[in-house]
Amino acid sequence: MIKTAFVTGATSGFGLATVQRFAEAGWRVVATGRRVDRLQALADQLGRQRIHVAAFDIRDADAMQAALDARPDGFGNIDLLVNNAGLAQGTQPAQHASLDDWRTMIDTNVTALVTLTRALLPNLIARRGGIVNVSSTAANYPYAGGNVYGASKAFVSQFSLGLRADLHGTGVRVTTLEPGMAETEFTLVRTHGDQAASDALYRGAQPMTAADIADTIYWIATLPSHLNVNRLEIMPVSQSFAGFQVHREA
Ligand code: NDP
Ligand code: 8X3
Repeated sequence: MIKTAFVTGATSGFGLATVQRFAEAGWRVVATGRRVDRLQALADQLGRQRIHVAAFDIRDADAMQAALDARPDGFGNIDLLVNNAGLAQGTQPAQHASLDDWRTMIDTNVTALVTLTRALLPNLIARRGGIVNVSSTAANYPYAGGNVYGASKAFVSQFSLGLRADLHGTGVRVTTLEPGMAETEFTLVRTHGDQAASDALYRGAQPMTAADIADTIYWIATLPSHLNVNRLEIMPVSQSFAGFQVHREA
């Protein structure tokens, strides 16, 4: 039986690589994001038997429901939900951060993720499917300027563990995937388009690639059905842990 994955944030980075990984492996994929041109290119590349694309802003609950309702035959039953769409906005300390940026992160990383999950849960239960929620190392290790981004990802991780508890006995698998540094459009988005800042962050670090994360998601989703990866934290070898900071009076 052909399985179907639902991947959010499919126009770039992890989501795009994940769609390609699952399609190559013979899955059908529902791919979402806002950038229509990129979704169309993906549909042209993979073929409409394999992929159904839906362009909407994931923060718009009505548009999300309309897109769910508009899925064609063959894309209605979901075996895997990859809640990947998300972003960081800004690196300012909390006292200088933009409240608009904070709301954008909460609306996207938290509210949209729970809304889509709630909508697809009955189907996932019926299919004994799986959920991979893309969290971050920022959920586990606070850093200056990470404030609401880290908090939103801590929500994703804790929500995932709570889902696991609620879905006990249903056969549905739930994983929180917590990547560290990976080169995608993430830093470009975070810096509101500063390509030089993005290049500088990744230069010489051999960060993870989107394909690394797609392979990891594929591995999680295709383990034998009696196995559940609860949480998986993954980093490039070049990245590890820093110490606490200490402020001293002059
Ligand atoms: P990218 O910026 O490359 O991709 C983000 C994706 O999310 C895009 O497809 C974008 O689509 C989609 N998206 C963002 N906002 C919305 C919205 N309002 N509506 C619909 N889709 C939206 O970044 P990554 O691939 O790196 O990020 C994917 C996930 O991984 C995010 O949740 C991020 O927080 C997380 N992550 C990233 C890490 C990294 O170092 N790169 C590390 C750990 C976690 P579009 O703009 O077309 O709408
Ligand atoms: C992205 C990783 O370290 O930039 O979630 O927060 S980090």
